Amino acid sequence: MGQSEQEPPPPSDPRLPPGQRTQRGWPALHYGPVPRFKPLTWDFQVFGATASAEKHRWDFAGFNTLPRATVRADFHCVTKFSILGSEWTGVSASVVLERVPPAPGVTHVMVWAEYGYSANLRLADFADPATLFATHRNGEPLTAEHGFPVRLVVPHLYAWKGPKWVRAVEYMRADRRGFWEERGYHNLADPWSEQRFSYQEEPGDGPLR
Ligand SMILES: Nc1nc2c(c(=O)[nH]1)N[C@H]1C(S)=C(S)[C@@H](COP(=O)(O)O)O[C@H]1N2
Ligand SMILES: [Mo]
Repeated sequence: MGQSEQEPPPPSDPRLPPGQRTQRGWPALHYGPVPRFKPLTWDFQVFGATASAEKHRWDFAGFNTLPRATVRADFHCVTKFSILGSEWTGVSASVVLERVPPAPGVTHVMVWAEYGYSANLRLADFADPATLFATHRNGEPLTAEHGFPVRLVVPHLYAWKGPKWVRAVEYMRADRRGFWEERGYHNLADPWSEQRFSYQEEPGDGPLR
């Protein structure tokens, strides 16, 4: 058989952004130790520029009464692995925005996790209907290493924009870099345009550093 009669390579999965490959299983990736969940002191705060100018706080029982949603989504780590087609269940970011409205002029949010991990998002990315504070993946509660009791999932951005062990959302009237965004990752993190590193930023993509 000549070269030309060989099977063509399989087309790559259209769900894979450029430079990504699929990964079986689910590796856990984070900076620092896995925090221990303390149900009595755990809370989920919304602070900063709220419409009421008050900080809002749900305890664990209160957070668990919020309406829930399920989203099927892919997960893209900037280190080039992707996990396709997970089913995430939890509380939509839009529910948080509805229950604790931001003040006029809020343009960005910072999502805060245990130990000071943070990720900044444009308000529109946070308000995306698929952005979810996930408590479950594929019907199972998150394990400690994957963010129990709650992590953010922002399916249309690289996964570092989704803090595990979330504790707070800060409403902001200006953009500010989060944990990895201060350490050389791209402020916007769109995997489809491979916004991996801050040196790729165009004017206007992020605050001056
Ligand atoms: N709190 C916290 N959340 C985090 C991180 C972290 O270091 N700390 N790493 C992020 C990165 S870079 C990725 S790829 C995903 C990995 O999620 P996983 O461990 O559930 O696969 O978590 C994100 N959320
Ligand atoms: Mo990552």
